[in-house]
Amino acid sequence: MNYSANYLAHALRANLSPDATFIQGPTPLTYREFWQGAERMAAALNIAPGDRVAMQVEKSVEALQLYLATIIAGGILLPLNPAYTRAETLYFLQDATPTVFVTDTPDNWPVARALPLRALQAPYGAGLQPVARAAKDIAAILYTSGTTGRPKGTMLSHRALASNSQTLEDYWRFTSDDTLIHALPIFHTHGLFVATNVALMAGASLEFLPKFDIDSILEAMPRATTLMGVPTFYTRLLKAKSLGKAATNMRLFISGSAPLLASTHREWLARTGHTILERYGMTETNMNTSNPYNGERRAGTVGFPLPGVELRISAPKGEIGAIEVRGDNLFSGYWNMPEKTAEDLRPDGWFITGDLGQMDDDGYLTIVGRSKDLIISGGLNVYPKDVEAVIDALPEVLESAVIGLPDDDMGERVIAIVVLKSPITSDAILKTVGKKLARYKCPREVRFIKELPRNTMGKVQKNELRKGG
Ligand code: MCA
Ligand code: AMP
Repeated sequence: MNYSANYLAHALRANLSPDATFIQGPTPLTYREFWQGAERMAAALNIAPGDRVAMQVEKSVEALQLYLATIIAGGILLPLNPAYTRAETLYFLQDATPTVFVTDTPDNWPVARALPLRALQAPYGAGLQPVARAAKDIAAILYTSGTTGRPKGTMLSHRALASNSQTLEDYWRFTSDDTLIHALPIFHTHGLFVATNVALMAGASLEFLPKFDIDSILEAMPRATTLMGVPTFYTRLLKAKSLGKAATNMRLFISGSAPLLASTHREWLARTGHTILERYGMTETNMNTSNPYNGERRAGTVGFPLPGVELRISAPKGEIGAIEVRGDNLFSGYWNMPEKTAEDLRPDGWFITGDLGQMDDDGYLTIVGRSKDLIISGGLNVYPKDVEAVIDALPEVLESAVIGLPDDDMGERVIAIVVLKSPITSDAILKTVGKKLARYKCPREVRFIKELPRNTMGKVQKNELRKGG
């Protein structure tokens, strides 16, 4: 097969060694087998360039092949969290209008073709010659919610994904000698692009685990060199007595998607002798900054702007301001939402992240907060507005405010503060939310209050609500 005209797939195959192992384990897969499977799946997809392929399936090697099959076929991948409810999923399908929806429950969806993943797994066949795609063509759409309005489809180009993986491979020194423990979900940037693309591009191997599980990770460590995780991975692993011994031969531990506590960073060093490398990214930007590979990995900071990424803060040096970034790593706009794109992406290419940061004298960036109203629970984003809308729709509820409170395990946990018009129990409220929204968005607790604190402009003072703890 000739991959040279397909920008992203070609880039991901830069260090390809066909007989090398891509997937380690009891049923190993070589790079050749992996890519050939993807080529056959690309043929089975039977799509035209630019068509969207929605994927809402449990994590598997075949799901990774579907990602690459879509790229080979010139399509646009739309990965969806299997935890989404039917109502949530319907919105994404109606907005992105995929030609194919790959799902474990293929009935009654408003799409041309809904089918299970196994329907695309032809064991034999010629495979599809990779379709030509240029750097600017869109490779994936990942939805992010927002503080106002409907969820937005972030369009990521072949260039954005390829350039960011290339940068990370170099910056974190990934080579074909590496084995990465992959325990992240594959419907977000972290597990799908950062982890998978970097490993593919470097020609590395994966210890591909279905999900995060302390014992499986500890068991895999002696056969691995690197781990990528959200902070919850690290706080949970610290609970294991055998951590220090298991981590002996590891080369690198990387954390991102949510703030890593400086105390976790220090405890990890004390227990394993390794300094966690923290980095900072977003769906819209891929990875922006990283602590250095060589040199001090400073606890509580997200390091320096990556090569090729410009970063500025809207405040004098050393003070807290809004973070903006620019570079090839950025998205190409929100799907079918030019006005939303214009709100966040300036005409000269600077993207307003919604994060607040501060740079120290040595150039290390610290994320000090967010101007956007967002809770990050276990690395998953929960937009309070989405949860408030469901609670406020209950006839018994006058209004609500959803906040994040510190949580030892998940970093933050979702709490709903509710003002009632008439009696309803917190269980009844939670049951309704559970029907409409994915489980991870559901409040862990409902608290009732007589009235929400507001400022003179009438805006709810969430800081006041958080103060109570
Ligand atoms: C699962 N549950 C959660 C979460 N995950 N609740 C709150 N927050 C969560 N993150 C709920 C389930 O619905 C279930 O609820 C209960 O917790 C146990 O479910 P289980 O599946 O056993 O949970 P777990 O396996 O322990 O999962 C926790 C986890 C996982 C390992 C932290 O959420 C995870 O892998 N998070 C990583 C997310 C990620 O990849 N983020 C990257 C986004 P119940 O029992 O009540 O039914 S990309 C990104 O952010 C940017 C670009 C970046 O910089 O990387
Ligand atoms: P999302 O685009 O939904 O994946 O979420 C991206 C957001 O996660 C960023 O805007 C940050 O607020 C947050 N984030 C990612 N990495 C870090 C980190 N290392 N420290 C603090 N916040 C982070």
